[in-house]
Amino acid sequence: MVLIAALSFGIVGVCQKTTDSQLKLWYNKPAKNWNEALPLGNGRLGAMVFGNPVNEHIQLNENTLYTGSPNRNDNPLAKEALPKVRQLIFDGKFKEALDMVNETMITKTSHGAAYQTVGDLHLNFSGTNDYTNFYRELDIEKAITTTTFTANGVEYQREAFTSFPDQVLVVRLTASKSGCISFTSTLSRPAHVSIFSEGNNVLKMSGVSSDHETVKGKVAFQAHMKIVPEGGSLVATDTSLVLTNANSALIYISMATNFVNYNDLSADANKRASEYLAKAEKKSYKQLLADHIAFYQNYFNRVSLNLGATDSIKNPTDVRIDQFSKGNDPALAALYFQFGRYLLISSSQPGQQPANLQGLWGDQLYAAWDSKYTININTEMNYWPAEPTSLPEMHEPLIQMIKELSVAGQKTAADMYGAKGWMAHHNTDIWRICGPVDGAYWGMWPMGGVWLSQHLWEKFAFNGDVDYLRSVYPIMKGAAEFCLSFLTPEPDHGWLVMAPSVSPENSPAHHPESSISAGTTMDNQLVFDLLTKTIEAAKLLNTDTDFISKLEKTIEKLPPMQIGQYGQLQEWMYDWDNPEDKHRHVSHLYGLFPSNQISPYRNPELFEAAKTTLIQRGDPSTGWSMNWKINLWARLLDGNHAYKLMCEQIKLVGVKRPDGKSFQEGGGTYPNMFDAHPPFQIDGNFGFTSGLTEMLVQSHDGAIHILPALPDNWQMGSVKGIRARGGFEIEELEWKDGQVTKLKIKSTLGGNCRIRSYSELKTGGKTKLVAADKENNNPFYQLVEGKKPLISEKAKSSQLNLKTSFLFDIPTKPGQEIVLIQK
Ligand code: FUC
Repeated sequence: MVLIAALSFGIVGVCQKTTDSQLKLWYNKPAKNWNEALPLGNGRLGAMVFGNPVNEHIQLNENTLYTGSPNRNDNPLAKEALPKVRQLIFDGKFKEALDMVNETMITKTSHGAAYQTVGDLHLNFSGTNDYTNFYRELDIEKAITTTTFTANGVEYQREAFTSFPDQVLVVRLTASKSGCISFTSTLSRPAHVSIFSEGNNVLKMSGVSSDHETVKGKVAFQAHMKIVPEGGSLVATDTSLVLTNANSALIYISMATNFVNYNDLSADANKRASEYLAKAEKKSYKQLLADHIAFYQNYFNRVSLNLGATDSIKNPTDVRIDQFSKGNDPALAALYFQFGRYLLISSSQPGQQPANLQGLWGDQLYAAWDSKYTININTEMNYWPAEPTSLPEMHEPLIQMIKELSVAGQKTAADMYGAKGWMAHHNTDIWRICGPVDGAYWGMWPMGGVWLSQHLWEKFAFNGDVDYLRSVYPIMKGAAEFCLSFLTPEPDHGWLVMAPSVSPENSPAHHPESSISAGTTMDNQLVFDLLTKTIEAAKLLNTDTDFISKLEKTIEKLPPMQIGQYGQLQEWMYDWDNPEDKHRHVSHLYGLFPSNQISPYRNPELFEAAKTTLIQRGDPSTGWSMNWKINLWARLLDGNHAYKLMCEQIKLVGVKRPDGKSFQEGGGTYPNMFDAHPPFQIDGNFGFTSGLTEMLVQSHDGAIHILPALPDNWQMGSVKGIRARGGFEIEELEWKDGQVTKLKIKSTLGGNCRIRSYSELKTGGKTKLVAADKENNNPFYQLVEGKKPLISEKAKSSQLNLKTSFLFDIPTKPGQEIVLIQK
């Protein structure tokens, strides 16, 4: 079967070295719109390159350019209303509770700042109108775009990159004949700016971010362009630089704002932009390029993935996206995976802001959802691939944001709810607002800080660095303290519940008009995780004994997960689910992924119920939702269903339908491989990268599970550089006919390495392999038993048909490498 499939799709050969073209997005036409342009970024600057031979357009971003200025958005009426809202919920008056939350808790000031474009660079050429031989690409192995074409017998080439070490956008124009480069260059913005030239070779644009809602815009920004031609003549007008008959040209774009941190706008944007430019100019182009590539590859090259390739690799990327679900293009799945890593390196650098809803790209002044941080799924999803795909440094901006929220959110907890610790609701922004926004239906979710805080522990689970854990422990403790303060007993069972709250953005069949509720399943899972991890951290750090026992007592009183009348995992504390509900959020499955509370080996009934829920929710959805489902199906150990979701995701949207009039809509993938919610949201790209990783290696359930969810389409392949919890690095994993053929693991921390595999393995060296027989004693991947679930009488009894797997234990020393091969 597999062989026949391979032949009919013309497998090019899995063992060949990943060719150059496999890590490129390429096209034979210039971009017609923003979702066809190619993204460059260095964690601070973003650029979208259209690759147009006649009117080149590069749209520009800087990651601190947001509307508004430092502000808070807490609602002071909340404290008095809190007991009344709780009473309404416990009396079953959910609509009244929603109305009261809208009146007394939702912010009356700012619903969050909007991410704003810096503007656009336009290069209008002469002599290139009649071009042929067009090609443009984004090389994600080098983080550089290239456009080439021929016009009037001259071969033109344009390269662009946003330098990581030198902090400028560099564009280089060359031609095969001298004197052939002539263009007029301008900077513009779809809002008020001042533009002026300095000398003959510098153009500057300056402005201030917009006012938004009640908050005055105060982010001052500057964009500087400098052209260094070889030959020809360069002159400036008031608003443009005009280059005539040059042999080649180098263009630098330097951008900066006055942003220092969420409380401070005291920097000098002009000085910063000038300094970046002055520093970059000192280097030759060759040096700038070499330094950029070296910096980038230090991260990117840590992971390689080969799933094989078919003839499809000969097609342009947009054609491949269109055909993905109709054939077999494993190299496109691998490219999509690596594109996610490319985007994370490019949009999340230490010392900068975390990746927002669109990373750091965006051509709008007021984008959908302000392109800020939605922390009831989207921001967390951005960081799912960071640790497993060997990009832990890229996780740092998120950790820094959590630190800042733990300061800002302390006042919100105290002022709004009279609570201890710190908290945030379902959104935050560059000013670290923590109050509830948008409306009670979406915004009355007090769990944003609790979900984000899981990332603090997750980083530790991978690196085992106790000093790091010590530095973030107070933040975990603060989030746990908020939970202890905010939890309240519900009248039916006396369970401790978060109230008021919602199951993100959904309402139950029981009262569809109101999402407001208490003790939703996701909230219970989140509190359980945070309290459990805080206890683990306190024990490891040898501190806070009294606090530990308080947390332990609280965990006892949390509601259990429950299985409802349709065999589903209940989304709410009561059996209110509608089996026809296709809502994009699958919040109660947080316990399956990213958390590890639901396991086929430890609680098969819950595992079965989670599966029933996911089937009921269906496959097609918004981009991020489908990518969450890839992760969930991988955790359900069903590689083919995970792959099915990949086919839903890698579906071309944003292009004209065959009728030529309407556009292909819905969740999927734009020609430039950006995920479509729609519109573009980067969470889907990151969710995909994480999901594919989960299909190959999992490490959340007490063992490193090798190839837990391999689809039939990927029977041969190899991956290098995936990280597992407990400080293990999968240096090499190779498989053939779906069976592991080689596995090389490096233990960075030492300790027991427990492996689960469907293939029988033997050691390739002196390593001792012991069949696992007792609880794993490696402290870095502590398994935490979930609470015993409540199973309704109507629920089916669980008959899991799990594939037989083998469990091995290997004691390791720090730095030791172990090699296993197929038995
Ligand atoms: C949540 C989701 C939406 C969207 C927005 C940015 O509100 O429910 O689908 O992704 O975030």
